Formats: sequence, structure tokens, C-alpha cells
Amino acid sequence: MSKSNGRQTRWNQLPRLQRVVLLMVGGALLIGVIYFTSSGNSEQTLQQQAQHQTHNAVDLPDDPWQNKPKDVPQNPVTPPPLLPNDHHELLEKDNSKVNEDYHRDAEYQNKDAAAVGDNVLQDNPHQIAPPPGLPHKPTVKQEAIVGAMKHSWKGYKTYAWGHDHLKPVTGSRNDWLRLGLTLIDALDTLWIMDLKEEFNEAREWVAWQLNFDINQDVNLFETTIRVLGGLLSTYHLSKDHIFLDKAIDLGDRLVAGFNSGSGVPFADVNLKSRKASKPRWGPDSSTSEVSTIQLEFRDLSRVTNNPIYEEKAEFVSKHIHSLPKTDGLVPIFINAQTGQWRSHSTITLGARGDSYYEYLLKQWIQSGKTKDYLRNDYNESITGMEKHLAARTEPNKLLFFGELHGSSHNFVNKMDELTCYLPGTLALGVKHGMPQHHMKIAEELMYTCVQTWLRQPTNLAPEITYFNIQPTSTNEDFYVKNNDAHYLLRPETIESLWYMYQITGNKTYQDWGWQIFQGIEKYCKVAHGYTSLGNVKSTIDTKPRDKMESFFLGETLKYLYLLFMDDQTIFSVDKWVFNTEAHPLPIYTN
Ligand code: DMJ
Repeated sequence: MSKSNGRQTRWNQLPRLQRVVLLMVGGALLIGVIYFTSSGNSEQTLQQQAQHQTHNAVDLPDDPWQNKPKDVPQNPVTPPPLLPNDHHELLEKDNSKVNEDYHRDAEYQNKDAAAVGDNVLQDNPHQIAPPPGLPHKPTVKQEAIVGAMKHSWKGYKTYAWGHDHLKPVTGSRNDWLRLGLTLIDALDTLWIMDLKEEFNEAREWVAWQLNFDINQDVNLFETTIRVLGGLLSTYHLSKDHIFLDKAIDLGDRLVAGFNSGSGVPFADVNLKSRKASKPRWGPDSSTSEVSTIQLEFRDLSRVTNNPIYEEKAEFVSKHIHSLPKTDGLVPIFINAQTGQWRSHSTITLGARGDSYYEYLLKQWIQSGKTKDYLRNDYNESITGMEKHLAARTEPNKLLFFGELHGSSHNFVNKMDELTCYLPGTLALGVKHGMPQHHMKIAEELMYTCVQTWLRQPTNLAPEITYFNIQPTSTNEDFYVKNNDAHYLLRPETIESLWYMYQITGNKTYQDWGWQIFQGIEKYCKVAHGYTSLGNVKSTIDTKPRDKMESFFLGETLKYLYLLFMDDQTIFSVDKWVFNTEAHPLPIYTN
């Protein structure tokens, strides 16, 4: 039986009434469908008629969007979002080139990740975010300082490229650590000054020429603050992983310096053999050196997620915390094998003592103010300074900090220019909650430091100044011995001026910095760069020494540039902690 015959038989078998009702329902449904379809169409037609009448009334051109669906944008010709210029250039480039660039970057990042194993190459979640990138418009004074940087860089590039130091008078070079010291110390200054071309050429040297696998004894402290610190800060600023790769390679070699009987590091370490040794000139390490590597090693641990560097370096701080002190003040020599102080060694805030105090505070800040022993040691040391080292001059009662010599701690009325980092550190401490009266000390010592520069005919400070604490026939507050009259292009006073300016907003600090810069321009600038001088006491016989120290580019010019920056929030001391070589590192929350 066919399907249609079957259906007909079933229909005929239904009772008549049921068949009539079904036919009526079906008919009604059909009429309904026809009606609703035709009524929809007529509504549309009416609307169209109405619209047409309106258009005719004002004589507008047809608007194709008049009947637009609700989700279509009101203005169909909205321009695309604006792109920065270089982005436009990129878009105009051949697409395959863009892809090539993209793949090369991706490949490079993978290579990085593989090279450092599980190390995490992103920002640490505990890091207080660095400020958004530069650039900003430089002020007129900043432009003058950029001019000094360019002049220095040109001389270095021409006569000393890849070597440690430029000899700017004779146009030659000098090596010490064999690590391209000036180039690496200058990297973040070039970045901050937005000197792109110079930065890029330096970056290429780091990528292709910088080699740590050399049979060279280097001073652990100097290499850490200048090279490791310089690479890390440049990594933080630029996010370019090549700087982190190099920092890890160097850190893995330097960490051998801690292999001593006590965990207090030896002064030197051989980069190739990774063997540590005491300095050639004596049995002990310098206190400031063993206690001024912690910011850098901690940062390396935080960016790599490898705690070993921080652990080794912080052990030294904890060990020194446990040693006896003179009201928080420390002797300047410590033995790496025994971990004990050298008896009867000098107490000073200058050479070999200085940055021990600086790093107590800065480590505390770097680690989110969580390590109380550092803050306590710092505060105790300032109390010790007030009690044992502070003195005033005659006739003008200038505040200075002298030294304690020998077993009976004889007070000596001399102060190194190096000590002039202290006003800045004190101000930084107050900004971060240290006792308010530290600011008074900072202001007074800042004034004294500036006097040691501006009372010289060159406006430049000598390495060491002696202060009169008794009235003298000369009626002068201080004097300089001929052997101490050299200026090595040091930054400490300028560094403090920058902190004082950022923290107080008082423009006098800028004025003083400008006068100092005039001295540098007038007496240190030579044909191929800037030179250290042998004598700041004469404007005629300055005795140029033919050496441009790496910290002139790393610190002196950087701090001058920052001092004249209109927007002091960019390098706010709330976000960055500058290592002792002026390399900014991020602050963490723990
Ligand atoms: C720099 O290497 C550092 O500032 C260090 O802390 C002291 N000496 C020089 C600059 O004077």
C-alpha cells in the first residue's frame, strides 16, 4: 500500500464531525497567516511614505542610514583612532617586514626564557610599578647638561669605545676592570636623557661585545654598583632583556665573592675562574664595600625569582647587624675569613665607610620597609654621628662630620667630599618617615658641602677639606691641603642637591647646582670630554689629570639633569631607589 493511499483511508475513517472541525481550524490558520503577512508590509509602506514626505519638505539628500538597525554607529565615518607617528610608519612598511620583526622579538624572548630556566622575566608582582616612560620636554638648563653628556660621549666613542675610561685631554683610553665601564655606567643616563641614537649604539655593544668570561680580577663592590647596577636599572627602564641576560651572567660570577670563611665577601673576584681573593693592598675588605652590594643582588633575585643572590648579600647585613658598634658607627675594615672588625680602624662617613649607612636606609626602602633591623641600625647610626662626629667650625659655626682615628677614637677635623652624599640620604630618610630633626642636619650639612665647592675659585670641591674648630688668624672656616686639592668629577654634593630639591621644592638647591655646573664647564671641559683636576684652589694652575671617571656620566651628569627636571614625579623617590652609583632600581613591597 502506498503512503498516500494509507493517509486517505485514515482520513475517511474519521467521524464526519471531526473532519468538519479540523477543516475549519486549518482554514482559520491559513487566513490568519495571510492577514498578518500583508499587514506587516503595509505598515512598512506607510512609514516609507511618511519619511519620503519629510525629506521632500526640507529637500535633503537621501540618507541611506535613515532606516539603520539600532546597533549601527550613529556616525558611519568616524576616523580610526590616532596612532603615534612611528606606528603609522610601521603600517606603511611591507607587512612581511613587520611580521619578521615580530617573530624575531618573540624568538628572542623565548631564547631568554630558555636561557634562565624557570626565572620569571616579568615584573615582580611585589614591585611598586615604575612610572610611565619618558620623554618629556627638557628645560634650558637640562639642555646644557645634555650638551655636556653628548660632548663626553663623543670623546668616549671616538677614543675609548668599549674601554673603561676616556683620557679626554690626550684622546686616549685606560682600562681597569676591562668591562667597558663608562659605556655601562652611562646607559641609563642616556636613556633618561632620551639620547636614543647613543643609547642604541651602546646597546649593540652590550649585546655583541660585552664579555664577562675573562681572566680578570675585579673589585666586587665596584663591579656590582657600576656594572650590575647599571645593567639592572637599564633593564628596568628599557625592558630590553639583553640587559637582564648580561646581569644574570655577571651576577652568577660575582656571587663567588661570598665564598669566604664568614660569608662576608672578599674584595676581589676573578670573573673566569670565579675565585674570590683579598685585595692586593691588605688582608681585609672595606666595610662600605661589603655592605654596598645588597640593593643590586636583591634586585637580581627579585627579577629572576632566584633567591640566592639576595640571601648571600643580605647575610652580610645581618652579620654586621650582630657585630659590636660605637653607637651604630662602624670601623672601615672587616676580615672576610673571620667576619670580625679590624681593631683600631678608623670610623668615617667618607671613604670606606660612607655607603654602609646609605644602604641601611635604601635597603629598608627597597624592601617595602619590612626589615626593621635595617631601619634601627640606620637610626642608631645617625644618633652615633650626632654624638661622636658632628662638630661646628669657627668662625661661622658650619656643621660638618669629622672622623675617629686609632684605638682611643681621636676626633679628626676632616671631611671627604664623599661624605656629602649624607644630606641627600638624611632627606630621603625623613621623606620615608625617619625623625624630622634629621632634616635640620641635612639642611645644615648641605650648606657646608656647597661651601666647600663655592668658596674655591673654581667652584669645585677638593677631595678632602679640613675644618677649623678653633678660631684662627685666617678667619676661615676650612682649608685644603695641597695633596687633597684634586677634584675627580665626583657627584655626591650634586646627588644631595637633587634629593633636597625633590623633597623640599626649594629652588636654592637648583641655583647651587647650577653654580657647580658652571665650574665643571669652565675648568673640567677639554677637547675630548671632561677631565679630573689636580688642583681646585687655582683657576690658572688646575693641573688636569687626563681622566674622565665613569661616574661622571653615570652619576654627576645624571643628578644634574634630574635636579633641573620640571616634573620631579617621574623619578620620584617614592617609586625608585637609586643605588650608590645613581642607577635607579624599583622599590618592592617586601
Ligand atoms: C662612585 O663610584 C659611588 O658614588 C661610590 O659610592 C663612591 N665613589 C664614586 C663617586 O664618587
